[in-house]
Amino acid sequence: MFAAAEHRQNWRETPLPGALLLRGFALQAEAELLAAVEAITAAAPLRHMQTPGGQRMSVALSNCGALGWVSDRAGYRYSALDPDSGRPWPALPAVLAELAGQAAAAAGFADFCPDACLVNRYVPGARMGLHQDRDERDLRQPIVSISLGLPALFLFGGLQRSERALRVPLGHGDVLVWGGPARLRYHGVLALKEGEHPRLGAQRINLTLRRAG
Ligand code: MD3
Ligand code: FE
Repeated sequence: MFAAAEHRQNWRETPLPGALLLRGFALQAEAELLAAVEAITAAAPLRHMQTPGGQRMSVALSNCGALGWVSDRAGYRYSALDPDSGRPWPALPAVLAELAGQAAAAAGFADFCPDACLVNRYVPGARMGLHQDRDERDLRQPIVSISLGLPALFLFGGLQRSERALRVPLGHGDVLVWGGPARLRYHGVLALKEGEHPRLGAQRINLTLRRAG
């Protein structure tokens, strides 16, 4: 389906049991992915949600797919409707489902069928504190993340928040699959450094594909 990635070699790394890092895997579909992000954020604009504690998140967020992740004073949850518009989230583009399915299969998860995709936008200084992703119904299902734009340092912690975190650099086109023993690890992203990406400018976009419902 996709043209071969010319500019970067695919490289498999296993940072920790249950995690698979496919360097440059998304570059094969770069143009389609960037167009998909444009279309999603035109229909459901990126916004800074509030944490249940009332803080504004530094990462701006949108969603596509049948379910979208939302946060407000009432808590975190998946919702079929965009709270800003009252409408369903934009549909999950086929290129995203396909790429995520291929990455999940490479990590040993057959038939990964995502119904939710979070779109996170980081500008310089934006960060994501250590957290677990546990709002999905079936935690045996993996999460696939696609990084685009400026590079970031990803923090990969343990099953307790206090455990020392591994730092993994993530760049444009890198795809990560998290499942099995890695699925409930604490993770986060250090504050994004200033920079200019040739395709995306001064930002990093991260897409996380999930089976939420
Ligand atoms: C490890 N996003 O949206 S993606 C998130 O770069 C989130 O925007 C980060 O954490 C970002 O929830 C990291 C990589 C990721 C996603 C989910 C995981 C790593 C994970 C779930 C379990 C363990
Ligand atoms: Fe997360």
